[in-house]
Amino acid sequence: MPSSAQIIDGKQIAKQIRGELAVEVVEFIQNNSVTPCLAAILVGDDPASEVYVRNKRKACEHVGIDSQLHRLPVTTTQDELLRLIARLNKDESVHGILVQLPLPKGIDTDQVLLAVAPAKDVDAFHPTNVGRLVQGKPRFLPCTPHGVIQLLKRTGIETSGKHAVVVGRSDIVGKPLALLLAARGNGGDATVTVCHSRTKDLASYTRQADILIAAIGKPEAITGEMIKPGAVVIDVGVNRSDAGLVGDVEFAAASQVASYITPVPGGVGPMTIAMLLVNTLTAAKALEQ
Ligand code: BQF
Repeated sequence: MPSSAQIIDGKQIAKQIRGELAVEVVEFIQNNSVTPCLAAILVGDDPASEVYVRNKRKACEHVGIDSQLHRLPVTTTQDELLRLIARLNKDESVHGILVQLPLPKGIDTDQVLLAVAPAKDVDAFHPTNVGRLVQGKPRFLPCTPHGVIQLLKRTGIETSGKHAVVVGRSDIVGKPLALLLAARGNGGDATVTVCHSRTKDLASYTRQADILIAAIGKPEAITGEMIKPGAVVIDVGVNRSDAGLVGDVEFAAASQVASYITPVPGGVGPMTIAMLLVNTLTAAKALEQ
């Protein structure tokens, strides 16, 4: 019975959020005589990272947030990177700091993320901000998980009492997203199962999902027969192939089974960027009060 899922247009929803943010940014500037500013640090010349940083800076420009790009060569030492972060931590004109990941080999990512002032940590990767999230008192929500929650909310998809299955347990997506879906309140209150690379009989879990989140990092790992008819499928995968971006979900087959599905590109990716802008404005508000 080929039916067709409704496609959740992340690009459109992200655009709507940027519109709302642009108004708030104007208000912020009028009230504080300061423009919110995001500092991006890009180490090395990974082509994907270049694209991501460009996406982020272009989005800043769209909503009236200033951005700085600090480009460092692949040969940069840990100390040099830490010195730049220390300088940006002290710089009162900078409200948000993001270190584009992955960092080149030889750099200790944990130590770098620990160096970012928690008040400027718009990716919410600092252990202090991770701890606050776990304790239910977040300062910033991590961008991709928050983007997924916003997609669900703004599409009118109820999460309360639903079975959400998160496939993937990364620190950046799977782990925090499972927390948010299980959290008390609007956009949460789901019953959450986390699956990963050691899960036995993955399909037996995914087939029980009312809301299936694919955050595996393997192209088209979730096939049509792994999805319960009528499920909501959120594809967080951003896999680069010769044909362009490919998700973690086999889209054509999945869209015959699901009720709602996000495309790649144009699903979760643009929402990640929009949530970075939200966090930068939040940081600016807190720092300028
Ligand atoms: C889209 C990222 C893996 C590892 C490090 C829009 C982005 C991607 C896709 C983007 C990502 C993925 C980012 C689309 C930032 C999301 O239209 O589908 C935007 O720029 N992203 C990153 O900074 O680091 C990553 C994925």
